[in-house]
Amino acid sequence: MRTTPGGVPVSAVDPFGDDFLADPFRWHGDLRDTGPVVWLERYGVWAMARYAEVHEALRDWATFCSSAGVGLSDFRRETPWRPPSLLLEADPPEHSRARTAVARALTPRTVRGLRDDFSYAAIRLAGELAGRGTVDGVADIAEAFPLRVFAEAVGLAEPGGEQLLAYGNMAFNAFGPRNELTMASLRQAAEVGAWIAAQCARDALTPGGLGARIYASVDDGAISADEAALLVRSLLTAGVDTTVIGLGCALDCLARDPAQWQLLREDPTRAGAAFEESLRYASPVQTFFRTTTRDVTVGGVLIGAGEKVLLFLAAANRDPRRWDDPDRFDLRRRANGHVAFGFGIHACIGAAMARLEGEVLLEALARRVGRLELAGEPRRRLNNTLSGFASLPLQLTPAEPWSPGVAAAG
Ligand code: OVM
Repeated sequence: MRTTPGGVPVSAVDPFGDDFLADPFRWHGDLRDTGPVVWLERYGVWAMARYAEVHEALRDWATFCSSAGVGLSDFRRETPWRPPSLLLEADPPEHSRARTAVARALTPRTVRGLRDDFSYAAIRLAGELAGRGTVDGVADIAEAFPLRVFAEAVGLAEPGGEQLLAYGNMAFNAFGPRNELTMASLRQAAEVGAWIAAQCARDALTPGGLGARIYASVDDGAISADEAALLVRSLLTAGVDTTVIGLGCALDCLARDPAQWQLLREDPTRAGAAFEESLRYASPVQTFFRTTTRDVTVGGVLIGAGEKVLLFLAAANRDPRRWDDPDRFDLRRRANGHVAFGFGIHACIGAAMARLEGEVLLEALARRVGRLELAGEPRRRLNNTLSGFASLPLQLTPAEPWSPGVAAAG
């Protein structure tokens, strides 16, 4: 094994290269086994791929900070492609203020209040598709469902599906290097960015939506109107493409494994567990960086201050040191503890809403669809941060109308 002069294992892999992104899980075992901390010579950054170290770095936000950006780019030395997120790309105390404003808008009660609308949209979509035979699991389900419910929940004046998807794609590519993926998606930055910015204005958001609820924190002086606009931008950045990728991955897991689909069909209330396990298994957000604020020793390796550290959430979620039979998708497993939503002060603030989408969609499909099968080769979508599918040909066989699953739906 090659090492740095300091004795740290070195890897030559490019985690943002097409070979890696086309099949990321193939590479994770080597990264984990190389050591608790690995030097990625291609980029001159550190990497952690084992659960224990990833978890510890996420927990220790004071040492592994976010304000220098959570991508490869170091905001202390390079100009970010857009004004930094007040939430994702910030540390306490600034982060805490932003987080509080969003948490007040996105309470457990708010999310519970979305359930009936989301559930109804899922049942309707499942009903439309169940009898259609062949569908694209990405365009017809994984994109269609979040786009139907998200714009309304946030209070956008227009659906804007194309722009929301394009913006997510560029934001998540931009956490990686300025490779061809990033450059290609940023070609739309001016146009799509302007559309996104326009939706973030107070008067563009309908009353009662999540966007308007963020602006409520302006009225009591907790944040400024400019800050509110940036926090609405966070919802639009992080809230669509992630769930699209996640739902596509969940469908892929279930379509590949008839026994798992059968388990879900037998008891559609397992939908939440199935979605959770698909998050562990697939990790829609594969990686995030942190930047060290001081010299720190991890696994016997001294990492200097001001260095970038790449955290492989996806590799942690399949680390055999933490999980039994980690490469097996099993909805009966206790998947909690996975870091697909991160961990600690930056843990996904929209997780409850994402889980709601996954649960109601998979439950509705389980009640309506008897057999869910691949109808062709899935095509992976390459993105520097997100891992999932560009298309997922599915064959849907409607459930027998008298089957127990449908009867239970009422
Ligand atoms: C944000 C943001 C953007 C991308 C991802 C994310 C996964 C947050 O703008 O705050 O969390």
